[in-house]
Formats: sequence, C-alpha cells, structure tokens
Amino acid sequence: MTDSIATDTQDVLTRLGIDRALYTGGTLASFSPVTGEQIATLPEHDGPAVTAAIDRAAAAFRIWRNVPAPRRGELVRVLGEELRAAKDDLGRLVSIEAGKSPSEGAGEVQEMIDICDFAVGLSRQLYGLTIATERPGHRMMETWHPLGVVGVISAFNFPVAVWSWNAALALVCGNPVVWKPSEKTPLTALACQAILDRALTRFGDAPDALSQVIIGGPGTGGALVDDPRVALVSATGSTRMGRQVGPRVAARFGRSILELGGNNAGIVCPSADLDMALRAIAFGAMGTAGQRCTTMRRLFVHDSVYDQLVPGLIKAYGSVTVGNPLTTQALVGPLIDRQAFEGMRDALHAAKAAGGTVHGGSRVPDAAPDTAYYVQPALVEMPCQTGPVLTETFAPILYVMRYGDFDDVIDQHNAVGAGLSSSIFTTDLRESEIFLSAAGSDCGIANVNIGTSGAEIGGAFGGEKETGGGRESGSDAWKAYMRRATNTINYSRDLPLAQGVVFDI
Ligand code: UN1
Repeated sequence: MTDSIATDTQDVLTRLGIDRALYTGGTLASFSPVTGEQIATLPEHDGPAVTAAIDRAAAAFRIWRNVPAPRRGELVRVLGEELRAAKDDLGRLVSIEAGKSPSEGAGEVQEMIDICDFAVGLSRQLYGLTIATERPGHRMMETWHPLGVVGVISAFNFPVAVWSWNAALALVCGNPVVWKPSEKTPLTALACQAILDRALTRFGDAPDALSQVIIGGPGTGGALVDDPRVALVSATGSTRMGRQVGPRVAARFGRSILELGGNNAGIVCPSADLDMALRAIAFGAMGTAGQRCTTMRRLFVHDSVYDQLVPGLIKAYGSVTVGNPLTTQALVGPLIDRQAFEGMRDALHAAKAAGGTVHGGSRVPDAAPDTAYYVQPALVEMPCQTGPVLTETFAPILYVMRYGDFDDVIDQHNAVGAGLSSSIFTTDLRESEIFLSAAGSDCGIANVNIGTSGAEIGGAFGGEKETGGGRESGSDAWKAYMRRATNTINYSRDLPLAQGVVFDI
C-alpha cells in the first residue's frame, strides 16, 4: 500500500512534466490523506523569495497589460486544451493529495476547463458603458483596465479549481498571478503551473513570470498579502484566515476577494419531493467528505415530513461507502488530516452535550492505516440550533432540526455567522419565491430543489457576512480583477462646467 501511493504519485508527477527538484529535498512535507504517508518534500519560498517573485510579476504586468484582451484569451484557450489533455492525471493527483473520489477529482478539473471556456469568451466582452453626459459636445464612457499583480491564496479542498477561477479571469483581464496554495496540497499547484507552462510555450510571446507558484506556510502567504504591488488578494479558506488577511490588505488600500467559511443549510418544506431532497441532501452533506465550503451542514425539516424523510436519510448515512478513493469506488474518501478528525470528534461531543442524537460519525478503522482518517458521515438530530450547529466544522456532520413555522425557519436559517450557500426543497411557489426574495435567504447562493454545493462556474460564487463578501468565477466577477476609469471627452469648442458652475477668467 505504502509503496503503491508513493510510486503512483511519482508516476503522475512525471507524466505531468513536473521538475523533480520542485518536490524533493525541501522542507515542506506533503502527505496523502489516503494513507497518511509522506509523498514529497518541497523547497519553500521565504520572504525575500516572495518579494523576488512579485518583482518578476510586476515586470510581467507592464507587458501583459498591453496585449489585446482577445489575444490574452488565446492563452487561456490553450490552457483549456492542455487541461483537457491532462484531465485524468490531474484528477488523479487531486485524489492522491486531497483524497477526493475519482469522479470528484475529475469533476474539479472539469470545473477548470469550464472556467477557461468562460474566460475565453469574456476576453472579448470586457465591456464598459457609454453614459449620457449633461454637457453639450461631450462624451462620457468607462474603460476597464488591467489591475496589477493578483495574489491567490487557496485552500486544500479545491486545490486546483479555485486557482483556475482566479487565474483564468486574471489572465484575460491582463494581470499576472502569484499563487500560494495550501501547504496541504502543494503538488497539485506544481502540476497546474507545469500545465500552464506548456500552454505558455505553445502561446509563444507571453512575458516571463506571468504565473508563479510560491510554496510555504503563513509566512509565505503573509509576504504576498503585505506587498503593496499585489493589487488584489483573492483568498479562500477559513473565516479565521480571512480575519487576518482582509484587514492587512485593507490597511494598504489593496483590494481583496474573500471566500471564507460556510454554514450552509437546507429547508425541507411539506410539499417537497422527498426522494429528490434525500439524494440532494446526501450529496450536499456527505460528498467530498463534508469538506466543501458549500457542504450542507444544517437541515431544517418541517414537522409534517420529518418522520418520512429523516429515517431514510439516517439509513443512507449508514450505508454510504467510505474508503480509499484510489483503489475503491467509495463515495466518501478521507478527511484531510488528524486535525480535521479531531475537529469532527469535538463537534460531535459538543452536539451530544447540547442534547443531540448522533447517528454515525465514528472512525472507519478498516479503511486505511492509523495515519489516515476515514469517518462514517454523521447525522445529528438536534433539539434546536445551538452550540456546534452555529459554526462551521469542516467535516461531514449534518445537524437536523424540526421546524413548524415558515417565517421562523427563515430567521433560523439566517441566524449564523456565515452566508455562503443555501437551499429550499419545496414545490410551493410562494415558499420558493419568499426564500429567494429580499426577506429570504441571506446567502450569496440560494437554490431551489438542489443542494447547497456543486455550483456551476457561470454564476458569481461567494457569500455574505463572515463568508467575506467576495465573488469569484462567473457573471461579472471579472470586474474585481480590473480597474475602472471614467472618461469624459470634450469635442466642442467650449468649456461648459458640470453642475452649471461658472468660472470665467
Ligand atoms: C469550495 O469549497 O471552496 O460549489 C469551492 C461547489 C464547487 C466549489 C466549491 N463548485 O461546491
């Protein structure tokens, strides 16, 4: 077993074309959560190395910003082709390093391909407005310009897709990218860089250092966060991390996109299609071993359908397959590490102490050696929304609560710190529309009759309150990667002043 993962990793890294010097003989150890074994040791970037990377990125910016946007889109088009060619290997590496099932590993790479397609189209659509001016013989318009160096800080759970949302948009918008991946998943970052390097070679005349990876822990990330030449910091991770990054970037008047914790809920109403709800909840709450920021963590079920839905859900929790994502077809893979396991265990203790009834949640001992952490997902019936229900635990725990009154459940739904994703299961038009209205869900994502996770790239992705307020990926999220200039042009022979001001000299 031990040999096979190390060998498998080595084979995949070689096929992906990654220089061995980047993952051997360094100080950052990388582990596979599949068995817990060490699979690489990477050289790290200290503060001066980060500064040097930003120097190079700043130089690249001066060239790339002048390349026409559709030509920049051509680079991202080629990147999409290279990702298609590398899909199996990169998906496998995601499974090795993040523990995802093969289908979810491949799905993550598909998400990268999708955002590349989106960004290619976008490269011809970076539109500004023409605005009516109050002055005769004048024209007013807005122009979108490249912003500058974009710093990306990403988390272990979507080790490649989140980078691609940022990189694909940043590149077509005219910006170089410096990426600090999670120290738990550095190999997938090296793989993305190698794939992008191939695209850059095919593209031909891009400046050096358009995209760079910096490896390391909080010190490495901090050097990126504090450098005033990094115009935008896009950071994905815990709310705790965001509380550090946000104010530091703001203190130097930098821009940030924060995509932080979620405590996402579903509401099952009396008219819901319960079969569909059960399947959606199962994927939303147990998929990716509960390690998506969009994972469903709370469920409110109406009294009238509770006894029809919840026993079936408990059964699904008991029968879901948990196991090695590389050698089995299990739907649920490992937790990322021991700390995640301990977090889950502590939350379940706290839930019990608060009157919860726990179904599942124990370690699956046969799945792997002691150094890996596989757990049966936990469904916890709670008497009310209290204790650990109010915060995000990054593990497969679903807290289930009864409700009777619709207005009250909306209030409860919104009564947590995070505001990322949400869903309602109903066939009642009024309930559905209220949930989506100003008086409904307060989240950045609100769904009807689908789960909270698995968003497509076409929409803007992100959430409110402690989720940080940032938006990435589709819709007009690109605007955060550009600066807007308002231009007023006088083509008359007079100089009328706005607001009728007179200043004759
Ligand atoms: C994340 O967990 O940080 O909507 C991103 C989803 C995925 C992205 C999740 N498309 O679940």
